[in-house]
Amino acid sequence: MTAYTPEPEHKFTFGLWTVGSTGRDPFGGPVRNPKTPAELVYLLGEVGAYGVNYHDNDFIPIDASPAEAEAIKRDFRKALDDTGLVVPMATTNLAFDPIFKDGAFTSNDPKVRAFAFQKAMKAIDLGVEFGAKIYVFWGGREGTETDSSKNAMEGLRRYREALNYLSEYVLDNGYDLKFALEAKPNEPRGDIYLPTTGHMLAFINTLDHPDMVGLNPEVAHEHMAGINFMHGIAQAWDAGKLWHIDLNDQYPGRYDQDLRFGSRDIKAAFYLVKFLEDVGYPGSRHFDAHAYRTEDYEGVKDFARGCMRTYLILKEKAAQFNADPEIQALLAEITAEDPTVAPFLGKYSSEKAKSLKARHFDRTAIASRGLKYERLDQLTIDILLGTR
Ligand code: GLT
Ligand code: MN
Ligand code: MN
Repeated sequence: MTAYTPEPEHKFTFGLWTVGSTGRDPFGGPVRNPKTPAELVYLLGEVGAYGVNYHDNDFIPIDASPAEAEAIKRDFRKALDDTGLVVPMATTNLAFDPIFKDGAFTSNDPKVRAFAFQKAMKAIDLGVEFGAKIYVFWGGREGTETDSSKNAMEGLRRYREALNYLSEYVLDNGYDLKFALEAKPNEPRGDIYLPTTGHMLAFINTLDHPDMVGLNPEVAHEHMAGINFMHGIAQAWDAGKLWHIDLNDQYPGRYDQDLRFGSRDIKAAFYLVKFLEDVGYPGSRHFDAHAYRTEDYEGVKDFARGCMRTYLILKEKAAQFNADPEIQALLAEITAEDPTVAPFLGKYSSEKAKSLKARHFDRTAIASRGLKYERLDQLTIDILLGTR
């Protein structure tokens, strides 16, 4: 047992579609033979994961007969029992089938919207059947290539109607299930509605049951938009909406890469892990990524182990950062309160405002102070590179 051995308490999970990716991309077909859901559960058990998540159709193929579906579920259930893995999250595939070419909930065709409601309800049933408590909505096809085609306000209205309808469905059935919305700026649509975590947060407050709806932010999706992911996570946490997270990595300005967690921007991954551990985020650490197309299934295991190992290494680095006397002394100095201005800050009062307006500030003196962020950052780098 090393310090970097994944344990159930770490809540490391993977989607069936992640370790089950056959390596297909827009320019080439599969490079790995597909594995069954049960086989993927055994693979995840072997590498030490805590849980497995699924879409309705990476679990049960869209055209499976009832008998086929029962057989797949039986094998999957046995694999869960044999490995001890749990199913914390489930979701609906509202992207792959041609019927969703113009979106699901926001399609211009009411038949498509109704089919999407039906598919989501059945997929919710399937998630609840295996114990999922979080239900993800990733609206990958909800958007446009040309804004001549759809009214953006109508898109929002339809999206809202769908989430309201499905919230009622959950309540009506007495399910213990919460929704987590996942933003993405583009791909597969030219532009996807509600492109960032911040857009999603604002949207949630317009729903009928905002208390049932939180977030599932994904590292790569915000990095595609050039956004600081950890800042978005902080805002989600602050709003009490960080209910799930998709960990992976991504070079900005490129296609949707879904790289192994921490494999590209170690520093961003460090600040993210530090944030999650510092606040005590209690949810799944879900790795929504897949192995390079160059890999066989041994490489897939290397990929999965790598995601968890990097998380645990960064968790250790975060603890080291928090315990480092020089770093902590610098932080204390940088953030120190000033008793001479404390009376002017905090909650507003008209007296406070009046005295603050009368106070003189020596702008030049204040601005001339060096903040030592270079030193602080280098200490962080030294920790990350293992030289401290
Ligand atoms: C798809 C997407 C992911 C989402 C999955 C959930 S599907 O793989 O790229 O970001 O989290 O629907
Ligand atoms: Mn995702
Ligand atoms: Mn992704």
